[in-house]
Amino acid sequence: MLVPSLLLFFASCQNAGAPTAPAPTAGTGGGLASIMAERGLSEADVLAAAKTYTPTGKLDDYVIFGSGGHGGNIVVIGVPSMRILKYISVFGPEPWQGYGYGGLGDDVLYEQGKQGGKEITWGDVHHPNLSETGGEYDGNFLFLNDKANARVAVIDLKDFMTKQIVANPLVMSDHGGAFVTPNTDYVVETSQYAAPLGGKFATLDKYETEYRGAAVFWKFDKVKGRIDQENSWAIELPPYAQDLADAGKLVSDGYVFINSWNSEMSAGTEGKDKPFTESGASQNDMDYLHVIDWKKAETLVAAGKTTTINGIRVISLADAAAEHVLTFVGEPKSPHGCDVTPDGTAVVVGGKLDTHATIYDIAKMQDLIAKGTFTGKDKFGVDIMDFQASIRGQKELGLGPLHTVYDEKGFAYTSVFLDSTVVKWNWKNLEEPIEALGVQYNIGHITAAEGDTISPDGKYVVAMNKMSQDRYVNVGPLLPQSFQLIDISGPTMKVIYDMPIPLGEPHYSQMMKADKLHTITAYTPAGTNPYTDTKSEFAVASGEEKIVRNGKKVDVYMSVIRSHFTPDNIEVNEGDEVTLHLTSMEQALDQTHGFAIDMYNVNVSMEPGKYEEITFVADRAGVFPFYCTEFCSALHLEMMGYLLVKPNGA
Ligand code: K7E
Ligand code: CUA
Repeated sequence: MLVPSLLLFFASCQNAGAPTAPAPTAGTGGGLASIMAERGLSEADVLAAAKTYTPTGKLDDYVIFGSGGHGGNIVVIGVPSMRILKYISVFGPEPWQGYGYGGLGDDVLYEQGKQGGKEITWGDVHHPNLSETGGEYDGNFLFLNDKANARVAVIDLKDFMTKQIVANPLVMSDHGGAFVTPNTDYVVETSQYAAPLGGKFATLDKYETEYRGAAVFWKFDKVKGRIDQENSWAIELPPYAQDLADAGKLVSDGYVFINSWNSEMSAGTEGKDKPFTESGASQNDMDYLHVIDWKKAETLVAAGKTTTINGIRVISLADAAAEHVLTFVGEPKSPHGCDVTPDGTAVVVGGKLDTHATIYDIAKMQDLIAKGTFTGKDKFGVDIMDFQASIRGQKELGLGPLHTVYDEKGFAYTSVFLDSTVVKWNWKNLEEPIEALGVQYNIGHITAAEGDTISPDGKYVVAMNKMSQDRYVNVGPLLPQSFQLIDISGPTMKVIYDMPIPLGEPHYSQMMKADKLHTITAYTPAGTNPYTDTKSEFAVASGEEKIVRNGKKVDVYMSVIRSHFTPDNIEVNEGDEVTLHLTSMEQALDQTHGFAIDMYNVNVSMEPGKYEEITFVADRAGVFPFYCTEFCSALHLEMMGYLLVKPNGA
């Protein structure tokens, strides 16, 4: 009801000759006309405010799950308000969620997250992808890739917690991930910078013979909510810098498409007289769109036509080429973006150094493959389809088209990096003129409401801009990135909100209808371990709290409830191994406690009903207060106790 009343108000303001109409009262406490005059707001500004302002108590319609870039996390944002709802820590420690400070999450972050035995505490996250059922977001899980360390994470949307990190044992860098197939049978992760598979060594003059890429198909167990590494497999790929990937859907279910950008196999200067990769990899007019028939690949895996590298089954490049698991078609000039249309009939690829988006017709390519009609082979024996015979057409969009998303009316929205525009175009009728909207500035990805499903919603797209000079108060030379919410419901696109993203560089995000979430409010029954979804055998009932000593091992079974810990004082000896088993007895909404031990780098979050477990060696003698880190009640400060570590020989 806000919009009509504002418009009425606005109309009367105009009649009154706004913005110079006399203000009923001075300052921002005055009427709309005076506020507009004072703040220099236009009618468009006020309309944008009305479209995005979300009054107290009202909820957003959509939720964005945005990549936090090198923050290694997920930013959860409500749309249209663009309010940040949560950060989900994934590849880096975060104290509020008690992730990486002594609790159960340490196993995910520090153990599962190890690469080659090395502990890694950050990630460069690019592409969050929601789980799908029948090509629609189902609100169950979120997957995320770490480009820097070739890892994939599983986030459970029941409680917005990272439940699993899988370290890719084959490649040293990924990018095309974490993309799901339409029923989340697989989470796809593809390499970016080629290297010898399995972490081996080879000098750069062996780039062509020893360096490789790979596409890993992580099998997802929907019941357990975990990637099943045993039943996962991979396809060896040429060292062509695979980039973005997308899974086919509906008529093209069973395919995965990957763009790539280094058919030159440039490996930089190689320490010699060669060009930097920037120009070395930009020599050819065409790179290769990879067309992968993953259902056929599954049959090769089932037939045992694989070799095992570092514990994962790999279809060799030679077999993939011979069996047409992998075929190629040319793609012009430093391709980026790879986005299958909602009906699954086409895939759109941009070009960083091109002005066109290319629309590949999947049925045409299937036909060429079935008939064995190819124009040649690449150096690795992969058959190449004719470019003109594979495409539906090309559309001129501006300088540097990257990524494309879709609405419900048959329009595509492409981010155009060098021009700093969002370009709306009709992907079914390439004759129709484009509409370009300026964004600030250098847009990378773009996301749309329900945009990667078989039935996008339209309404909103968000431009994810890399640069934000002149948009926000200067906070020093490291500027935030900028999300711009764009209203696409009318005949022309309009920017209606600017939102700074001040933590890491976002790449992709997905936007889902908020009512698809089925998030819990408490762990039930009390004492539930969030990593097993069952009540812990070490959970304690009220009245049964205890401290059990066994030699130098001390187990503390502690209950947590407003506003005390039981037991509240714990005495151990220097050098003891202490395990705290914490059970939150709460079930009420938002009744969260925290548990921190001073000087011991311990902090966990105790959401209602949660079981936590902290194990540490009491290697520093002294008196250490522990306390609740959430302001949970009037007597929150009193929710504390002491860890007394008796010095040796005392
Ligand atoms: Cu930033 Cu998807 Cu990694 Cu394009 S990628 S912008
Ligand atoms: Cu419990 Cu503060």
